[in-house]
Amino acid sequence: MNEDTTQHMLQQAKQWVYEAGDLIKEMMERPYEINTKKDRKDLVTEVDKATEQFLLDRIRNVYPHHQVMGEEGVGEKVESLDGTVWIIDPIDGTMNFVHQGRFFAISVGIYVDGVGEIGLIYDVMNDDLYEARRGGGAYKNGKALNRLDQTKAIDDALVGLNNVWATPNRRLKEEAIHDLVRHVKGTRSYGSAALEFAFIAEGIIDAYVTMRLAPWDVAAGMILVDEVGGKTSRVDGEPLDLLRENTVLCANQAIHDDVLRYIVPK
Ligand code: 2AM
Ligand code: CA
Ligand code: CA
Ligand code: CA
Repeated sequence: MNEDTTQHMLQQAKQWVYEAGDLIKEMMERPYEINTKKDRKDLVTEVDKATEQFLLDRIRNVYPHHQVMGEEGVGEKVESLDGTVWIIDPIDGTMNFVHQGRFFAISVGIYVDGVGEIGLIYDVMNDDLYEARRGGGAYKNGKALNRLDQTKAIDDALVGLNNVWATPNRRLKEEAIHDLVRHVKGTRSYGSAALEFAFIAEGIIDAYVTMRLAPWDVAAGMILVDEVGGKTSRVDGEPLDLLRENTVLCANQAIHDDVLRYIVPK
């Protein structure tokens, strides 16, 4: 895709993401419907659905030939990454959205023939927009993010983990993760995968490990993190498959392999 087309798509996508943020803020002012999906912890609201629909309508209108993959499934089922594919999470961190009214993000990744070209993560309540264009660097609110510190050591690292590590895990040796927790400087749990990626790109945390993420959780974040010298893989070190769920280790390249050594299969 040529430079001008990407630039134009980026500007367009940014505008839509800001508008989608306004829609979310507006809808939060009134009561909204909350439902569960798989289980009582898996929430979806009418705001998630309306926001995905809002983005889908705009993309369809301007780019009728692009595919759109979204968490709430208002688009078509995407079975191949051929052509241009928008991978969207309208609200990443729905639990935070419902319980806290903050710490959630809109995530939009644009892939062309499987290659990540544009990543946008918008922290709606903080009004922080993270953006990246492949080969063009990563930015927060228009200001370039620095490349990650390649002298970072694992004992000086902050690592994003979620609560599954506090309970028995059928796939991984808990003792190994306990070792990791002892070894790093600290752990954090933000409740939004997209924001964990954005924080790695910003250099305010250094790694994020989780056992199951969908394509829309990671599509934008991977591009952002790539642009500043971070690395994303599955916990077996292999590349992610953006057509299915994956285990994920995203980290500053300097410590990626060091963290990987603590994630030991049972
Ligand atoms: P969501 O809010 O869009 O559902 C919470 O730790 C993070 O994991 C959020 O980014 C959340 O995205 C995601 N998440 C929650 N439940 C999930 C599930 N069942 N499968 C994959 N990702 C999930
Ligand atoms: Ca969800
Ligand atoms: Ca999500
Ligand atoms: Ca979501």
